[in-house]
Amino acid sequence: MNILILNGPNLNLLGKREPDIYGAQTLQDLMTDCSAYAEQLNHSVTHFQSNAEHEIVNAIHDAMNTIDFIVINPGAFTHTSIALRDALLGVNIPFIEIHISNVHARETFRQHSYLSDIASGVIVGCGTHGYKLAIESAAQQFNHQQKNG
Ligand code: CA2
Repeated sequence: MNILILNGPNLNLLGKREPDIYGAQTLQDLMTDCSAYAEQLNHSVTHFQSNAEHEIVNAIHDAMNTIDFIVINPGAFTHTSIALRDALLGVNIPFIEIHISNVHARETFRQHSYLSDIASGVIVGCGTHGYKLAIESAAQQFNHQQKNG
């Protein structure tokens, strides 16, 4: 299965600022680890990060026909973007929403997501390890779908 990991605005700063909230690992190192983990499960990962909403929308559109599962940390677009919701609904690719921090223990504006109700899973507050949990769950959901239709 081909998994696309999408990271939204400011996640390029991972490992460089606010390590107490977002951890010490850089995005590049995290994505390298994710690729290695997916390979262990016989799946493959491509990834894309952007600070621009329309670039993430385009990446979702480009995933049509080639990507089986999306893992997305939409960053702050989680709480604002009907465009991302519409793109994910439009391509009809199953996706898992992931947040490094526990958004429910933070400001109230972080407690609403435009994506959670249409996601096949949501992982919150498990640190950067959450990306591996998301890959594991994507693999499990994909295998179940293949077996049971
Ligand atoms: O917890 C998460 O993963 C978030 O999606 C991160 C977003 C935030 O707006 C969401 O509410 C929750 C912010 C990403 C900022 O990433 C940084 C990483 C390192 C240093 C500074 C920012």
